[in-house]
Formats: sequence, C-alpha cells, structure tokens
Amino acid sequence: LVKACIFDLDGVIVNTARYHYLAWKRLANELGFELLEKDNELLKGVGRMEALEIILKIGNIQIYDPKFKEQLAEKKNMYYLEYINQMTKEEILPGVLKFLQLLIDHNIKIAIGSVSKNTRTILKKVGLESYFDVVVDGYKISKAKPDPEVFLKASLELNVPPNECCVFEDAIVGVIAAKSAGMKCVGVGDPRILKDADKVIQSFENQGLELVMF
Ligand code: G16
Ligand code: MG
Repeated sequence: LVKACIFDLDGVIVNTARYHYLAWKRLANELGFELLEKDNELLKGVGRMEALEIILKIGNIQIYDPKFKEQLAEKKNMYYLEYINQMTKEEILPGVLKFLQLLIDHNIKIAIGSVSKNTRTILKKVGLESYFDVVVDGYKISKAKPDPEVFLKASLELNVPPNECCVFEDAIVGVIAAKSAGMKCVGVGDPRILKDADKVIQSFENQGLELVMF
C-alpha cells in the first residue's frame, strides 16, 4: 500500500474539465474561431497562461502585448467562474467520496495537487474543503505540469517520500509530472491517451484498496 494519494482536481474529483473547455470556447468564439472538443485534450492540466498560448496557436492569432494576454486569460476565468459558481456536491465524480473515505479509514493520507488557482473555490463549492490533509494549488507553485513541482510540493507537505505516493490524473501532462516526480500514477480516463500511467481506471466506482497496491 502507498502511504499517500495525491489527486488532481479537474477531471478527477470533479468534471470541471468541461467548464474549462466551455470558457475557452467562448473566448475563442469572441476572437473569431472555433474550439473543438478534441482540442480540449491539449488544455487539460496545463496552467492558465500556457493554455492561452495553446488557444491562440489553434486560432492562428499572434498577440505580443503581455497585458492584453493577461486580460484575455482573466476574461476566460470570469466565464469559468460563472460555471463553477453553480457547482454543487452532485458534481463530485461517481465513486470519489467512497474511495476517499476508504483511504481515510486506512490511514492513507490524501492531498490535492492541482495547478488551478480556483482549487479552493471549487473544493468549497462541492463541500470537500476539510477532506484533504494537504492542498497544493496554483498559488503554491511556479511551474505548471508536466513539471513535477506540484506533486513534489504535496509530498513534502504530506511528509511522505515520492516513491510512497500515488497520483491520480486525467491529463497526459499530469501523468508525465507524476512519473518524473518518481511516484506511482493511476490514470483516470482513456487508457489509449494515458498510456504512461501504471494503471488506468474509467472511474472510481467500485474501486478498492488494491488500486493503491503496487
Ligand atoms: C487545471 C486544468 C487546466 C487549467 C489549469 C489552470 O489543472 O486541468 O485545464 O488550465 O488548472 O486553472 P485555473 O485557470 O483555474 O488557474 P489541474 O492541475 O487541476 O488538472
Ligand atoms: Mg486534470
């Protein structure tokens, strides 16, 4: 058994990946181009400004003014907040609560490792604020995934060495970050996309402790 589990937030605990997509799509449409659902895969787990760069590349738009870029990113975040402000605990993904409780009951520590600056807001919205031993969010790190910083920070705060931590991730960059942090990694989603993870699950429904045995 591992000693700690670190959960990505967007797409693992809650389905906010969908809201990120809708918010970027609104921005893209305003800038005069379309953002397809398949493009969303590239945006998962990537930091806000990095995601903007990807969007601009897709739309073939060149912006040199960093202030204007900041404004665009802020606009996207306003759209995103509109969506997440309506969230309730119904939006916690299936099986997640039960699985977290199972870990807690077996004295396995739990943490959030997200690059999102909206992490606290989302946890509050869905009533998970007090669940986690450690929360590392976008305010605590300087390098987005695939850099391992977010997970290494969590391991440090948990006081559990990386090789005894298991990361749960839905994004390719997140899996890369976990593996380069020297941690175990369970992918949540499509095994064809998350092929570098040690294991891949479709959802947390009916998952037991064997999932974190390596
Ligand atoms: C999340 C999302 C990304 C998003 C990033 C920054 O990361 O997956 O799509 O761009 O956070 O979020 P924000 O704009 O809210 O600061 P993670 O690490 O939770 O998957
Ligand atoms: Mg994610």
